[in-house]
Amino acid sequence: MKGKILDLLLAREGEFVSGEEMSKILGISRAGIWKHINRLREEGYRIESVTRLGHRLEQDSGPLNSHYLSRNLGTERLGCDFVVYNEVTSTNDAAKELAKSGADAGTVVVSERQNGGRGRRGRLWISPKGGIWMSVIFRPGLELKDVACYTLLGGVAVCHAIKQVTGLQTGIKWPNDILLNGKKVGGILTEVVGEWQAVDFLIMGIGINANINSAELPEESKATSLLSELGNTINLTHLIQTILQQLERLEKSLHKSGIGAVLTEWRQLAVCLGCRVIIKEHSSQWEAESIDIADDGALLVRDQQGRIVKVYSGEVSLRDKQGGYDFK
Ligand code: BT5
Repeated sequence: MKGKILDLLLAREGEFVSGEEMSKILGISRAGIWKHINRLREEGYRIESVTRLGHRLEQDSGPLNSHYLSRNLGTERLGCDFVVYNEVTSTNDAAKELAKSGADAGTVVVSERQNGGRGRRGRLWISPKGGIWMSVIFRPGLELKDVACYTLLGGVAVCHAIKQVTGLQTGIKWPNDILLNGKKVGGILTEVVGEWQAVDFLIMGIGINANINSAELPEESKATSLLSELGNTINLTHLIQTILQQLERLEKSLHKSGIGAVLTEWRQLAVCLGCRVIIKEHSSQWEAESIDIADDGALLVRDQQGRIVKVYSGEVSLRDKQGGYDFK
């Protein structure tokens, strides 16, 4: 019933709906309506109640929900369906389950918080309320070797969207870190299910520390949030929508004319090109100079013998001001 009341208020958002009309439509008493309105208030929805006028939901108030996320989204495919949770272990896991049971490409899973958020190689991703924790289902119809570039698309989309919504300039540290003033403000986790010859589906997980106090973030990883840098909270719905618009634009460009244009944008956002880096792969660690990004998403580096090497996985650490290197 609470959901039905919310739907009714959302459909007439910004307008008063009288208690009498609500009880007629929904077939419950006005006292019952009050009880549910109070529950919605406890969940964070701002509902004004005025005698003789009824109840009115303030625009864009309350937790993330599919109604706000879909409204004025302006994409063709991405965000065709939103599945929104209050809490999940990981939106990537939830999206994987949905994709396995046939969810359409473009379906987006969003959660207010994650209690088992993951980074790469099973690392923990801290995901308190206030962040953007979302996963997008893609069915790219490509071979496994051709989908690594989706992580690049994710990074470019997130940086552009943050700039558009907040004015803040973020950068990308290969392969998946989003940095703001030298600190990690977000990350991308791309996971693939399928066979070598044909990827069944791809899940792009995006995490952004948006409206989160730095005190809630892992200190050792030098993390920051949009809130800490801006000094104010932002509209999460707007940022999620903008990310989806950017992703759709980039995916279209990829399918139409290959990865070239995406790479040009990626290079402009990269914070790790043309500098001394340490590459950490499996158990080895070596120094190199990062040169460029390859079409398949690999980082091109020059090793100490002057050879050009493609790095496909691993960590890249940039030299800090003291000349040391800093790993996560
Ligand atoms: C990443 O991994 O950067 C990918 C993060 C992807 C998170 C999204 S949220 C939605 C979706 N659902 C998921 O379960 N995951 C995705 P990696 O490069 O491995 O970085 C992980 C490391 O970052 C950890 O070992 C910590 O040191 C650090 N870290 C953990 N939580 C953080 C946070 N909230 N902000 C900044 N750094 C963090």
